[in-house]
Order: sequence, then structure tokens, then C-alpha cells
Amino acid sequence: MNETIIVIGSNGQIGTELVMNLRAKYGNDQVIASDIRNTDHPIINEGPFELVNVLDKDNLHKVFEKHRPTQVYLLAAILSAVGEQKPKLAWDLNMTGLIHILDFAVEFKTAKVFWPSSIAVFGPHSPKENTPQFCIMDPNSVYGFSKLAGERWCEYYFTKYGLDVRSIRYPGLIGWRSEPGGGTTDYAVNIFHKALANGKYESFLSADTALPMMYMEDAIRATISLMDAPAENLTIRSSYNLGGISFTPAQLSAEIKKHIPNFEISYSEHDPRQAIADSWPKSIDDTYAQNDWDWKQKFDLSSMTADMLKNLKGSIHKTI
Ligand code: AKB
Repeated sequence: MNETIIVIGSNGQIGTELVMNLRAKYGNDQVIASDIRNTDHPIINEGPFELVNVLDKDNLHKVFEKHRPTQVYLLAAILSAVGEQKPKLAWDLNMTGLIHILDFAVEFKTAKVFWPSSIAVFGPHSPKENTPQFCIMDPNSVYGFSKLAGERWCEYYFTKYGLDVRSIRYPGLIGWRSEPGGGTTDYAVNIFHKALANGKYESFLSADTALPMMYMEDAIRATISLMDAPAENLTIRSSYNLGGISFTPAQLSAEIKKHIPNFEISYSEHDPRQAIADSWPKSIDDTYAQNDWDWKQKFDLSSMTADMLKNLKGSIHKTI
């Protein structure tokens, strides 16, 4: 089948890498990048681009009418830290944007929709270690409960309208091609940039804050594998847990020191992101992903750190 794929939110941390990988798989012209802002990013400009605000329903409708996509990836969102500064905007963008896409996907018979959820759907009463797919979920960040509500909408559209929506609860993502935009896990990317630039970094999370993280290469592979999996194998239509690598800032710093022996880490106090991190799981059980679509992670802390440093060194990277 000839695919026409739209990636909404293409200029962000996941979007940049996803567009690159989807274009390698399907061809540049088959993958339409789209974002609320234009960009001069070479990856995004290698193929078609549409200026799209997911909250602008009329324009979004025109884009669906023009391209009649077979697959849509909706990545436009406000993340956890920025969400606490702009709670109403985060709710509106994360919810209304999703419902627009789900409605147009039904109207235009889009074959598959991907929407990212997050470990932020868990809360203080969820089990902290090996957090299972199904458990108490009481997220207390706007981002977290917008993602939990979004998961319910995805499952609802699947059950009620037969829309083939697929989703992953991403851990914190770490990549070198693009920077994160306003999350609680951003320290794990910033640390690499500062380690190479200055040899030191002040972490906004405490030394022993363990969080699930994942190297971008694994995250993109997981996303595309889930989208390629036969529909009948998928037993989760809310969002799949994905485990990743669990580590603390102190453990990441120790790993970086193996490559940059003089690297120094310090820790700031009273950062509001600490409370968000404290409400999230330390590690995740992803048995459903392993069983349903054969998920296997490739990178661990040591191989991820080595690959990040190797690629960041000398690369011209862009802040988004
Ligand atoms: C964030 O920190 O907000 C995101 C996430 C874990 O969803 N990276």
C-alpha cells in the first residue's frame, strides 16, 4: 500500500527523529512534516512540510482533505514542566488537539493513528518499582492527567469507531539530534551538552532520583514496530508501558565520568520539577509490549552514554 504519513509536531524532540526514520522507510515525499512553526532543520526540510496548529480546526481539516493521510502521528504537546506553568494551555493543546485528530482520522478513514502517552500517567499511589500496565493511576501534573485522559479517548475511539489508534507511554527520551522541550526528564539530555561544553552540570533533580529513560534510537524503533504490528496482536488500546533504562543523575554522572574523567555534577535545591519526578515510577514493567509486538530494548546506560557522547562531539546541534 502507498502510504501518506503526516507527522504533526515534527520539529520537536521525537518528531525530528521520527520524520527522518519514516522518510528513510517510505520515501521523502510520502512523509509530510508539520508543525506550528517553520524550521530550518535540514531533516524536516528534506520533504514536504505543512504549517499546522492542531487547535486550528479549519486549517487542520484542509490539511487532511489535501493529503488524505493513511497514517498520522500526533506529537504536538506541552510537556510536564512547562505544563505546570501553563496548565490551561497544556490541557487545551493536549486534549483538544488529540480530539481534533481522532475526529478527522475517523472522517477521512485514516488507517492508523499514533499518539504518545508517558510515564507521567502514573502518580504517587502507583507502584514505584516495575510499575505494571494496570494499577492505581493518580497523576498530579496537568501533563500527566491530560495524558491519562488522552489514553481513555484513544481506547474509546478504537472501541466505538473502530479507529486503529496505537500508543506508547514513553519514558524520558535521550537523543543527540534534537533537544527536549520542557519536561522533567530533560536533565538527562542537558547533562551531555554541558559535560562536553563546560565539563560540569548542575542537575535540577536530586542525586538519587531514579526515573525510567530510553535512548531515542530505541524509542523510534519501538514506535515504528508498534505501528507495523498486526492489529490483531495488539491487546492494549490505551497505551503500552515501555520500560527503558532506570537510572539516577548520580549514576548517569558516574557513567559520563568514564569518558570525561574531570566531569563534575552538582545539584540544585527546590526545583519544582523534583516534585513531579518524585510522583513518577522509578522503573516500568513492559511485559505487554514484549508479548504483543515482540519489543526488545537494545541500549543500556553504558552503550547509550557512549553513543550520545560520540555523536554529540563535533555535531552541530540545534535547540528547538
Ligand atoms: C517529561 O519529562 O515531561 C517527558 C515525559 C516523561 O513524558 N519527557
